[in-house]
Amino acid sequence: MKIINSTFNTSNSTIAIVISRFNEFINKSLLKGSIDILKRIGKISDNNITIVWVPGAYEIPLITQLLANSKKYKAIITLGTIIKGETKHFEYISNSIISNISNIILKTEIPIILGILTTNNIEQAINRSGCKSGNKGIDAALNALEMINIINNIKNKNI
Ligand code: INI
Repeated sequence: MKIINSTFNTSNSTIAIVISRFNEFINKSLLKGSIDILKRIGKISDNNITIVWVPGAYEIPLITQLLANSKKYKAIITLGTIIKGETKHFEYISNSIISNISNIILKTEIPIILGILTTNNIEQAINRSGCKSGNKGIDAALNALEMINIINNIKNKNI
């Protein structure tokens, strides 16, 4: 029986974060959570973290694809906040972003972590960016570290 149980041992990895400026004050809290985990738990050095700011969440997939195709990064974390408004815009942009990101993952085989909040209102977004419902940026960074580790294990053990 072969079981892969990942750890967070990924210290030499390079990681990119693609983050949206729309709803910036929330996204900055997500970013703070991600960076803290990458450095403190993943032992990733500053030099190995690249942060790319984009105008809005809708711009995240294109930049993520360019970074993934560069093959310079072991994982890419996407951070943003899409808040429901009075129109269907919310559904259109969130569905499109999520399906485009899923396509990039399978096309490039690079783990791309979805740290994009999709909430009904600003209060839910605040709660998920470092208040009573945790910080999705922290979860995203932990997932990135774990995915890098799983992929390293699979490649090294030739499974
Ligand atoms: N961008 C977001 O990141 N979050 C939102 O909630 C949002 N809303 O509500 O419109 C949003 N719109 C901008 C969009 O991401 C693009 O930047 C814009 O449409 C230009 O392409």
